[in-house]
Amino acid sequence: MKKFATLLAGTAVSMTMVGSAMAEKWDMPMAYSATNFHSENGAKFAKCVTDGTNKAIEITTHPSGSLFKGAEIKRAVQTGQVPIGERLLSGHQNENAVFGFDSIPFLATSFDASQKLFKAAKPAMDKLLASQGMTMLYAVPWPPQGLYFKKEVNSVADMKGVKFRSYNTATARLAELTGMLPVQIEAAEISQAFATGVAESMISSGATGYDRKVWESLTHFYEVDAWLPYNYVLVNNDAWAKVSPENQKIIQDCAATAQAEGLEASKAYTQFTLDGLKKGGMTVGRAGDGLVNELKEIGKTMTSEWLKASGEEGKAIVDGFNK
Ligand code: PCA
Repeated sequence: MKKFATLLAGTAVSMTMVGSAMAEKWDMPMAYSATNFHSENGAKFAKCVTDGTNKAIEITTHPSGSLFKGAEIKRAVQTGQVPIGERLLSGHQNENAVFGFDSIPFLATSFDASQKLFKAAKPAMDKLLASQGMTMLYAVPWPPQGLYFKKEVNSVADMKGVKFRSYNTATARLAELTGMLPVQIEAAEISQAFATGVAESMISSGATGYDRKVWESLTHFYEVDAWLPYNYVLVNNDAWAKVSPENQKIIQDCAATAQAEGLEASKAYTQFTLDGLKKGGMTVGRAGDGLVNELKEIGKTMTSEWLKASGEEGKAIVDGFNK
């Protein structure tokens, strides 16, 4: 009897050990506010993985740049400081122009076109990320990008000298080409930047203006649908290799769901947040033809600059998109 009890106790111990050796806790940094649709979608994805793997992989999201700021997230995943994270990859186009394929003004201006562009760019993105030891699990576009100001703007001349919040190289270049003064600021910090006058305009989605309640400082949102940049959820390849094939499959299925639901949420959030900006007191509407035509000219300049910087790979993306 005593022998049997010892045997039982031994079994219980080794089972717990197996259980704890298999249970992985994954912290997932995210840059945008908890109530933003990307963050809410990420939280659903985390729950899907945690439940689906029976807590073998338990993902906890950390929105609002609380664990790592947006600009630090890619490096944190790449160096294995965290196994997984979400990032606006165009923020790294200064490192490699290919990352900026989704921020070329007026190349893909609708959800359908941006999905087509994303598909054309996916192989190049996968290759680039693999060379950095990471894999893309899913990607979700932001709503179309429009211009925010604290005055009426009808032409590029009206933008001269305005302090402009940028979020990547393309937005900073847009500022230069329109005579504005770019300053790069994370979305999590823009309310403060607008309130203190560090910045007085930006290009972004209705979603980000709504999330950050920019009507407290800004007055006009001009819909120009310049592009739709993507947020990506990236996993570190060493962390990924430790996941069992069954759990990899579960994570991939959760990612596919998150990609599809995130796209729908982005579409739904577009009008909802434009209405929200109006309710906040902002003037919201399409930019005038004169302004749009001037911006399109700037878009042509930026397209050729991007094609030069991204070389063969960039050309293949644009050709694939135009096919
Ligand atoms: N919001 C993010 C990126 C694009 C967008 O719509 C931001 O402004 O930081």
